[in-house]
Amino acid sequence: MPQVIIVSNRLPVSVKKDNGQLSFYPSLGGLATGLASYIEDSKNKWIGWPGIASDELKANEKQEIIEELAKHNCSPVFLTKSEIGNFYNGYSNSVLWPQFHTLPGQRKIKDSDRTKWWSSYRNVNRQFAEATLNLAETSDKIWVHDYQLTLVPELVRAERSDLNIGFFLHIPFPKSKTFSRLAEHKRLLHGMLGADVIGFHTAEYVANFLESCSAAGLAHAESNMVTLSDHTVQVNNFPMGIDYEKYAAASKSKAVKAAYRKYRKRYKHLRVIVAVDRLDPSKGLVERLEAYRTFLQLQPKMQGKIVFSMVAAPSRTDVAAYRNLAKRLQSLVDEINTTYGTAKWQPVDYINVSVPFEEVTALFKIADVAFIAPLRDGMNLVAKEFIASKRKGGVLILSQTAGAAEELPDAILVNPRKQEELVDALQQALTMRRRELRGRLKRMQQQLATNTVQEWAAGFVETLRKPVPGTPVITPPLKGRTRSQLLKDYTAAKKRLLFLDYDGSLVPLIEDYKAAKPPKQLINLLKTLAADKRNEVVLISGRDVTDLDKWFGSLPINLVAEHGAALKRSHKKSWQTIEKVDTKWKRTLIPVLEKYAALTPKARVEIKPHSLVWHYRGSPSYYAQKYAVTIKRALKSIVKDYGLQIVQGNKMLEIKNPRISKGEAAAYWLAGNYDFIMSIGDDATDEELFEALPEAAYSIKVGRGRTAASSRLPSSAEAMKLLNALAR
Ligand code: GDG
Repeated sequence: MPQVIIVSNRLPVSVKKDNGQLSFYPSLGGLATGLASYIEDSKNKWIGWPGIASDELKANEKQEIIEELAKHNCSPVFLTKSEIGNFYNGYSNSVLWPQFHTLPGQRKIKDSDRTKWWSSYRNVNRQFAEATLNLAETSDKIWVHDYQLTLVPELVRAERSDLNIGFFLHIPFPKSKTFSRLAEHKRLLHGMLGADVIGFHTAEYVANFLESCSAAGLAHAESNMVTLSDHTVQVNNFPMGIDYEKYAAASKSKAVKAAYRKYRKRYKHLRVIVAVDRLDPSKGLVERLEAYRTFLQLQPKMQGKIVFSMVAAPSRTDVAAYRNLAKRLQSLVDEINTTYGTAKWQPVDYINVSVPFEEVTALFKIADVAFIAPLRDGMNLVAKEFIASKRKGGVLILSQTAGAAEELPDAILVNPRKQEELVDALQQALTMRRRELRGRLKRMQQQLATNTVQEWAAGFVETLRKPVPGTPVITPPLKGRTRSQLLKDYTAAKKRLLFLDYDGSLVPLIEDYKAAKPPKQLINLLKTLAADKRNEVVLISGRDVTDLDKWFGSLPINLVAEHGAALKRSHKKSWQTIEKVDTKWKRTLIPVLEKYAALTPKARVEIKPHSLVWHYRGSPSYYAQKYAVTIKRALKSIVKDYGLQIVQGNKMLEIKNPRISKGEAAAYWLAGNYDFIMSIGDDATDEELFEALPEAAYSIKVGRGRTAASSRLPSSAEAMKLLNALAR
């Protein structure tokens, strides 16, 4: 069972196709780098887009991608060319990115484009939410990332409130005034507020977000908490760190040593200023080059003695603003190199390709100064990677508008929009005394070595595990004093009512649903419990009448089938139907479900008198996810017409009459006079029963997840132990 499902636009592995041949390579960017170490644990899963348009892929290629990604615990959401254009390049990168970074007006966007982009953004967010729902098991932790997927938390919560949802924004959250200029700002806030925990890199972004919530009149927001009508959201800063050891130890690797020699030769006798960025308008690349140009002009002595090694890795090349920036940078570099360069010396070494990790690290090692001056940056991991890569010396120039500045006061902090400050900083960095720069470096290294990316991820997930104050409190485990009290009350009681769910509660869930036959010990246990005259045992299950009759029909216990659609009293032969069977809707729906079951390996349709279930436990997640989504969509209007309900459970979709529930069925017994009531259950259908019980009843949830039960047992084995203790 996956523990944490990471959901982000890009997967840590990307796919490309050259000459009809697929190849897989690690994705670039802060998030992929940051969480790579986390996903190595196979119990976690990562959902995302593999970086290639689905229209370019044949069915067998998609299959190859699915299989290759599965090796990395990844599951793809395939996007078409038009979705990439509208959702990704359009709304995400041409509307949200510049607005969140408070960048000056980009080109004017046509209203018709904007409408199209927003609609695609919503649609793709829905696809990600559905992929998540289809992969999520009871009580999983869902961790959604970044501005491309702000609507996912709300969409997931609407279907599954048992899941713990976290959202982390990797980019800055702007001031409320800037944010409210987005026409859709309320929708975006609603989307994010579907989470239980929202994380940002810095306290400033947290404050901006809370202010926006209050300003939009959406929720009551104060001291890191947003209170909504149905849940409370914890909002906090979780500054992201780096894999410190990886950078600190890199110099020992042969590949880094080789790259180091290569650059040492290339930059012989020169002092080196380095910058490594994605080629992005938020990174202040033009401003940095202009400042460097002024520096060369003001410090003629430095000419011929220095090089600015600028790595600008191509990024979002389909967006016009990025293409224009690339042109501008190239011409600025050419201008500087022709104005100041000589036959033997080139002032800027412009590396306009993505370079391998070893080369990046070698550049960090060689550099005297890292010149990191983004206009605005959520965090900026490069600054941290530079510090971690250094041994003895190295000066960091860093924008005060990068999130990382909060943790690195020993950098030379600059306002990236003020050219004089940038120029002065270069001068200060290149002339800093050895003692001073070593002291600064050491302090920064100490800070970064303690707050690593591993700590960051663990810290966020830990917060996600804890219930938010104000929402239902932790359900205590049934042990110690509570357990003794239960046994005592049971012994003392004269009339007892026991509601027992079967699958997942008395026996573990297994892949083959039909084969989950009750073990002998369970049958004997039920017999013993039922033999006690004081006990009324009700086996209350989602199974159909046939299964229950076959397995438990001969026992003197009450049976409730199909989550409450039919019941059979102990000692009675016939079943009593609570809701009349309506076969009309089933005739319409069965062929649809069967069609998709045939397309999905290991999926099958279960036809129950009162409901239909599409089981996909054991199906490859890609197919399960794809067709579960399609089914929900295809059935939407029929389900509405017949007044039915689609319930998304653990690897199954059930279509049923909403009037049928375990809570309703339990009412048949609850009217009686009992002095001990106990109910054991494990999933969403049991929650309706827990809620229907009187205050004094013992309700026991088996397994993890949010619950209305009064206590919890970790497994069906423990539930069996408890019942055995009662039987004794
Ligand atoms: C977003 C936020 C936030 C870059 N070029 C090459 C290369 N890189 C690596 C760096 C670093 C990562 O990519 C870039 O991370 P940043 O944090 O600097 O920036 P964004 O990509 O904009 O990331 C940012 C981050 O998310 C995490 O939350 O810090 O504020 O904008 O690891 O080393 N790596 C290689 N070749 C390159 O050419 N190998």
